[in-house]
Amino acid sequence: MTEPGVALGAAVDPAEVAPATAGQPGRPLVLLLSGPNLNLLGDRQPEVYGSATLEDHVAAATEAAASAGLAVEHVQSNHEGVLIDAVHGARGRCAAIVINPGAFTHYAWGLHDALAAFDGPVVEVHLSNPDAREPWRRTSVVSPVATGTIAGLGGHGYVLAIAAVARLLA
Ligand code: CA2
Repeated sequence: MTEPGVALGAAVDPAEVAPATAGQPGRPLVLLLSGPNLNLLGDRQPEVYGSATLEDHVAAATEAAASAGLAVEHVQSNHEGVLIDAVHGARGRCAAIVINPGAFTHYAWGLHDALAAFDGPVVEVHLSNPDAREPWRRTSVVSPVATGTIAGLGGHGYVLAIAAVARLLA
């Protein structure tokens, strides 16, 4: 955990994450979710995912959100159940969700169902363009429950996703 409301790592109970709105009254909260292996960004495969770290992307999203009058709470996990719990914890508390589900994109129906039960906008983000890669990456079980998807634009996708959320909430 790097600061209250910004959680990196597996064993994160969203209920124990300090509200990111603390000290930011009135700012709608955006839950930023990162799926498996995204904690390794910047370390390997920079030709596919770029050289920025996950913390860099969270910082860019947080800065873009602040400019738009929003606050960001970040949870990364390598475990589907932790992400599902985070989505449940967002219900009635967060205005929107931005999610890079990692490889869960392609098969995690439990995550799909949890997102379907969330009432606000859901924006799916991918650093790479999964449609231009291996055939198994061309299926997303998240897209059917996402308001929209941003893919293939690298880290800029996180900033665009926050801009989209700000527009959707306006
Ligand atoms: O392009 C994306 O953002 C993905 O969601 C990234 C996932 C991949 O499974 C999706 O198909 C597309 C993988 C994230 C893992 O990233 C790594 C970074 C460094 C080293 C190893 C994996």
